[in-house]
Order: sequence, then C-alpha cells, then structure tokens
Amino acid sequence: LVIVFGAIASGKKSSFKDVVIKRCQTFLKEHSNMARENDCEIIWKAFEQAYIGRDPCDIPPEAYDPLINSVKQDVVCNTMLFWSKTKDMVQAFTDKRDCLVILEGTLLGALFDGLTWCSKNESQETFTTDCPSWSYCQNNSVRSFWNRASSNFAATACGNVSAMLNGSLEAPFSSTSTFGSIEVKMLDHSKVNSLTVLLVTKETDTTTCDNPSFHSLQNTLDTKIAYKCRKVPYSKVEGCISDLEIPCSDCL
Ligand code: ZNA
Repeated sequence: LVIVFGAIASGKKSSFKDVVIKRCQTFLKEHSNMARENDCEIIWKAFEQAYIGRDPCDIPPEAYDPLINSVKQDVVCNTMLFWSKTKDMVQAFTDKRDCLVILEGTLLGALFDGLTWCSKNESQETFTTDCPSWSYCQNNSVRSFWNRASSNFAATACGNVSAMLNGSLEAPFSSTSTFGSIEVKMLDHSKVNSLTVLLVTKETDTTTCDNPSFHSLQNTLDTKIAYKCRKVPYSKVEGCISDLEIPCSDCL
C-alpha cells in the first residue's frame, strides 16, 4: 500500500512491463488451468528480447518466435473465430461467451491488444510513444507481433472455423488484410475442415455472400478446406451482446 501510494504521490505512471505482467496474472487467475504451464516473467523476457535495442522498423515477425514458444495454451477445435474490420463488435460478442475464441481472447493476444511498444538501436528501454505507426514501415515492432501471432493462431486452428466480416463494406474480404494475407493462407487442411464467413449485415446493407471479394477468398483458401458463407443480421449479434441468456447457437 505504501508503495502504491508512493507511486500515486510521485505521479509515476505504471510502466509498460507492469501493465503486461498485470494482464498476464489476471488472465491466469481467470484461466487457472493454464497457471501451471505459464510463467509471466518468462513470457515477458521472451517478448522483450524480440525488440529491445533494435531499430523499431527492423523487427521481423520471426523475432517473436521465442515469445510464441513461451506461451502454452491448448486450442479448442471448432471455436476459432477470425475477423476483419469488425473488431469492436467481435470483442464485445466474444468477451463474455466461450463458444467462440478470437486471438485477443487467448493469453498471447490478451497481453498486447491495444498496446504500442518499441525500442531503439542501443537502448535497453521500451517506449510507448513515438513508435512507428502501423503502415510507416512493414517490419515495425507492433505489426510484426500481430503478423506472427495471427500466423500462429491460424496455424493451430482445427475443425470448423469462422470469420466475422463486415457486410457494410463494398468488399468485405481484402487480400491485403491480416486475415486475407496471413490467416487464410496458414489454415492447415489436415486439421481444418471448413471456413465459414459470417457476413454481419445491417438492414440497409446491400453486400451479400455473392460479393466478388469472396472469389479471391476462395482462391486463397486451400481447395481441401470447405468454404461456406452466411449472412448474420447485425441486430441479432447486438441482441446477443446485450443478453447473455441467449444461447450461442441462436446467435450466429
Ligand atoms: N488486436 C489487434 O490489434 C490485431 C489483431 C492487429 C492485427 C491483426 N490481428 C489479428 S488478424 C486478429 O486476431 C484478426 O483475426 C485479424 C484481423 O486483422 P485484419 O484482417 O488486418 O483486420 P483489420 O480490421 O484490417 O485490422 C485489425 C487491426 O489491426 C485493427 O483493429 C488495428 O488495430 C490494426 N490495423 C490494421 N491496419 C491498420 C491498423 N492499425 C493502424 N493502421 C492501419 N492501417
């Protein structure tokens, strides 16, 4: 208590490391079956070595391999959900339901979602401001992390998987998105049976499952994996976000 008060009195904000360690401990409290296999300090060290002391535009996705290997989490087949341009809705939907799991609902994704970090050549520090933006350079510390984490999430997927896409867009599937350029390609036909697009559509939207962008999705998808697409009314998803009594099977 004295230390906490000292931190408040001196106006010192909690460090980036404190935020990540706190998220890690909270996640392991909520998923107590994972606590034995995961060590938050070891995960932090593996994370840090990817970018500390390096040019923030020169972090290849592979720099995060030790981090990926330090996190132990079993995947549950038939529950994996990908998304593109639907982040807020998907996070609200999956937050309190276990029927579908997104990357941000796994330990790895939960630790770093919404955060920004980078270092510099010769530095031992983590900075959370003035880091390269998403598109400023390809191999920036944050984007490479999400590319590597997304690639791993998709590579471990199994059974029937789904993707929530935005039916308010003229082209809901984009081959340059993380979903289109990494996740679809990493699905392994020896484990994944089908990919179902859940096209979330508002009443006034005109985009359907016949949208031409889904041809490029099917061309990218391994031919051994079945492709399906279904329109899901936005109002139905909203209803399921606000009323947890509605079973998942009635939501999608
Ligand atoms: N949680 C994340 O921040 C994140 C998650 C970032 C990138 C990828 N993912 C994976 S891939 C997630 O689990 C989904 O399955 C996949 C979504 O990636 P996407 O297909 O590229 O979808 P999107 O909506 O275009 O972008 C996803 C997120 O990436 C956004 O919400 C932003 O946080 C970030 N992002 C993408 N493009 C930009 C960007 N941020 C800033 N500028 C951009 N141009």
